Amino acid sequence: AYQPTPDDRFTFGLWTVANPGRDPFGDAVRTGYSPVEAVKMLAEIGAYGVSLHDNDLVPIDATPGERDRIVNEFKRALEETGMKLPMATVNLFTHPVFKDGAFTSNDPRVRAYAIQKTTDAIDLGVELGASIFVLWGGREGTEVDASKDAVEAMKRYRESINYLCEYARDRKYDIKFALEAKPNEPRGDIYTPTTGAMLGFISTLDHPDMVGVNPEVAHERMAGLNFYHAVAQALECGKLFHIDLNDQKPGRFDQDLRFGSEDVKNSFFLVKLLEDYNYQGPLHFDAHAYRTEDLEGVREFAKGCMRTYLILKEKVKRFNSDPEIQGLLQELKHHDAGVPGFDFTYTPAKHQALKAAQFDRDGIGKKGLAYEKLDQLTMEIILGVR
Ligand code: GCO
Ligand code: MN
Ligand code: MN
Ligand code: MN
Repeated sequence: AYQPTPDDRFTFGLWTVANPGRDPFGDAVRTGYSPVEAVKMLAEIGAYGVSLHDNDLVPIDATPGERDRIVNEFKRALEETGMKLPMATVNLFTHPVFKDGAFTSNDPRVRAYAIQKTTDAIDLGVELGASIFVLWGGREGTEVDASKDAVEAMKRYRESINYLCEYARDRKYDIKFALEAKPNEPRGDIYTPTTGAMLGFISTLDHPDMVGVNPEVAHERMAGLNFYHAVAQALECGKLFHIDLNDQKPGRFDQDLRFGSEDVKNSFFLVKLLEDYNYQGPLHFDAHAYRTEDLEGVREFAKGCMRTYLILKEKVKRFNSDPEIQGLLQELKHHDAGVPGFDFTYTPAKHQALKAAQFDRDGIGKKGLAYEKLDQLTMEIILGVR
């Protein structure tokens, strides 16, 4: 049981299992999986596919000939294993040219180079079969607000995303963009820091239908927010194009922990949301194995991410078919039996009905809602005794 298969649509960033465990205080502790090794290992343990940044596969200084050789070798690995590549992205953060931002840089040469690099990365993604292109603005922010007009930065950001949409349309690419928010790190502050902020920004674009979000557990939780709520809002407005699954203690540096290893309860409600509302995109892990691990440990980490998702999925089924829990939920519905002649849409006549309605304010206010019991039953499902 809990053995993943490609039908489960689990994917991993190449950068996750390639991670050598370097951190700001310490050197690499392992040689991570190379792109071809990663594809083979992940196929063996039941993943559906992988995703990549341009430079996870093709070094930034590769010649066109080297690029083609590397891409062809990688394509062969995908074909041999049957692994898919539903998402691609671009690295706009490692090279020093991006030290003060990419699309929002003050320097028009940097902004133009960022667009050039991104359109090349889109070509690469499409060549490998991607239909989602993620944009994470890791360096789009500041430490020194005197240096950059934040209003101007938003305009530059919009101009760039509009350009990319036009490019994809012109090329007739079947690709959509997913914007990933993060509040800080590597910048002191990053623009459009939450999924909600991204949703607001998207509505100002020329082709908002082509652009959605890629929320990440760790990033909302760094900001102290409820990830389940953030994803629900995106899903409800049809903007959940992709998702980065991992885990995180609130208010810390970006930990990118193994999925479900930290906040089991919030992970449970996240899985419930994705399953109950039939999210059909990739279940993508953007997480890292602990720095204590060797390659075998990285493989265990990847298996753990998928296994925990499947365990929580089974818990969701239990929750949804638990008679006592469902009974409590039914009773809650019964409470809002409604108001005669009123249905929450405005017409003058319905508003007359609302005006005439009598509300038992005190009675409603006094009645307990049994949430203690509901939550305890939920916990007992999660804890495995129910
Ligand atoms: C991070 C981000 C990245 C992005 C990746 C894809 O905090 O480092 O989560 O891992 O997801 O760059 O755009
Ligand atoms: Mn992260
Ligand atoms: Mn990260
Ligand atoms: Mn991410």
